[in-house]
Amino acid sequence: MRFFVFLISVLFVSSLRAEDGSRLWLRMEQNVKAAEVRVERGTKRTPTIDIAARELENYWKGGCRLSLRVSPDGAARDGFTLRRSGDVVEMSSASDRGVLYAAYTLLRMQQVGDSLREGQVVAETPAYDLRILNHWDNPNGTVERGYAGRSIWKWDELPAKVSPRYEAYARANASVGINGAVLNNVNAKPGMLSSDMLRKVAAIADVLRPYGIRTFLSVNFASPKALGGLSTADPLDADVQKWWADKVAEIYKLVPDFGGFLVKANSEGEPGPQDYGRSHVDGANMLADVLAPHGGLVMWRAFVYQASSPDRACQAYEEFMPLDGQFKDNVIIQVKNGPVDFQPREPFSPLFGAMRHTQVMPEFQVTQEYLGQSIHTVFLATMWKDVLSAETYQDGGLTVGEATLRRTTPKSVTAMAGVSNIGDSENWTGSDMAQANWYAFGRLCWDPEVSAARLADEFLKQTFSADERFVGPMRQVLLRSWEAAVHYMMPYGLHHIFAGNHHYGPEPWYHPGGNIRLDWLPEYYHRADSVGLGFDRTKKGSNGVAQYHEPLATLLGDLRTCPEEYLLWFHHVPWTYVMRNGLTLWDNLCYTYNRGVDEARHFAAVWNEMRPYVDGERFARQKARFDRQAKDAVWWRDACLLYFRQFSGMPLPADCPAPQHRLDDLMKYRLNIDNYTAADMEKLP
Ligand code: BDP
Repeated sequence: MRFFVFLISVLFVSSLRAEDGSRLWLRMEQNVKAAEVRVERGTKRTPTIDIAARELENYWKGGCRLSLRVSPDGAARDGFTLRRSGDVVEMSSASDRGVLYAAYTLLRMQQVGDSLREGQVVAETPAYDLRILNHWDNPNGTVERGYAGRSIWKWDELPAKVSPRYEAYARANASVGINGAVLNNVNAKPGMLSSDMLRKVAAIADVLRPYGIRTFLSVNFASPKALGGLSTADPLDADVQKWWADKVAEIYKLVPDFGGFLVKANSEGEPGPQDYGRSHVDGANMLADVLAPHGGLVMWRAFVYQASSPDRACQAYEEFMPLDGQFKDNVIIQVKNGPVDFQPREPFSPLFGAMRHTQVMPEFQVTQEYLGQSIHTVFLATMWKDVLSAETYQDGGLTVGEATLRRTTPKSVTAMAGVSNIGDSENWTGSDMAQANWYAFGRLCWDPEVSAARLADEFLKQTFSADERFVGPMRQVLLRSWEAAVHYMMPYGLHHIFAGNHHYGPEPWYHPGGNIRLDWLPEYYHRADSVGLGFDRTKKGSNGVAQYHEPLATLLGDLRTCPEEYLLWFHHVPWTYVMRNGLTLWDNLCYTYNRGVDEARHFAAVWNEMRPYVDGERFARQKARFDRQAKDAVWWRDACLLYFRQFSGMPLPADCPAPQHRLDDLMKYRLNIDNYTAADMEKLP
């Protein structure tokens, strides 16, 4: 979506006071006279403590003196205690990282207007041990599913030149509690592990370290062959094992606190142990063994689906459940939140809670591949909380959050990953509003209990304005934005009816012909026919429901008890089926798409009223986006309703507005994302 950023900056250079968005939510004014900060005796002045002290000196305006202390009796696991006694605020932790988090917490409280009263104690410990961003950045500077410019990692310049942006990135992450970063794409190039690249990685790791962030890499499973020149990458081959052991030793020499590997194996054409007749266990445990002596982790992804599988949504569970309990302690299975692929709304993956002898971590997508990219405002905290609080019915009713916070062994690490939405654009995320998702991801890893409303408030106040006339209406916009997008894109459990390849607009008809995999076509998912709509995952269909624990399996498998937001995910539903509100499926689809359109228009209208509270530059950039989002909602509505009407044969309800587009025109339309010019945008439906 680089073209949008380009276009919008050309069209809307504002005359009002400019803000480029680069300061994110860290828009504190620097003190003229430094605040009084004391590092207590016995506390070592590490680079991390220095950062904490400097941030407070520069930005703390509370009047109190600040006392920083690291001591063994302080809170463990990155936790901290903030205590105000008289005119002193004591900040303590068992680690310097904890003190740094205390500093950012105190500054956040100041910025959002929460005061620390006399005698008040704030004690926090993060929920997940590892709170990690996954960058899908390639060594050539492109970003897979990135909509905010090119990669922030400037591999060509490194290690000689270290961009100041790396430190700004580390600081932003630390301010929301993020403590890990996978620097490169899960579709990993073998060359990423070359000695040359590793020296560049080390230069980045050096910048991230004082901010409490550990560096990780995605690895290509065939590296011993593709990079090391061996004849195989078979995980049981002694030479292969030695190659990995040597490579890992080389990495730890350069990056002593290296975090470990993220692996996408035997998925979407990537190599893996199955190429040699070995299993995920063989592959993951081999890497785990070479990393273990150094304290490294393996995050092994469960995102697998073969072209031959009758139901893509079932495969991860089928492949991984039999392996439960066989993985080493330092392996974590990284599972996307839903069983398919970051769709606008998916039920949770049935692996959560079910794998009880293996550590499992959720993977969320912060970058909005399937949710309007860097144009639509979709605040994802609501979605992530919906997933984390979903009941798995496993082990007496654990939620997804609880299941992933459970330690399978005393040594296990708990973790949550988010696919980053960061690029080298001035404001980091392309859309200024999308910064909210980076913010909320970090905060939710730290504390999944904090409400989405609270996160929206914190973000809006710090990033834009604390004026309640701004925060009030915009909080509502953010909180409603995810459901709105589901309404105008894929209500009732519809999924993957995107345009092929770029995933921005609707193409429920997409079919390029030729030998394309069926599970890469929308019709595989929506199954529209003269009878109805939706994927039958009941006993009569793929029986995907059986992967859920009872009584959930029965509940989902029965049309009458299946939550309506997942109706078409689990059932092929007749067009005339009468839903709980007494209307047919077809009428409900029509009304819901229209509701989505109304909501998107409402967001644009609310934003228009926000001009007095927002600087000109960001106001204009966001206005163009909200306006486009409202138009895109119409595009989605018309494309889906006109296309599905061919199957339902039913008219739009009389009180539904007439479509603004013709199906023929929409079907002819091709959005060429790679070759975009500003003029093309005018031609968007
Ligand atoms: C899909 C993306 C693809 C990623 C893949 C993954 O379209 O670009 O490589 O997920 O997660 O959502 O591996």
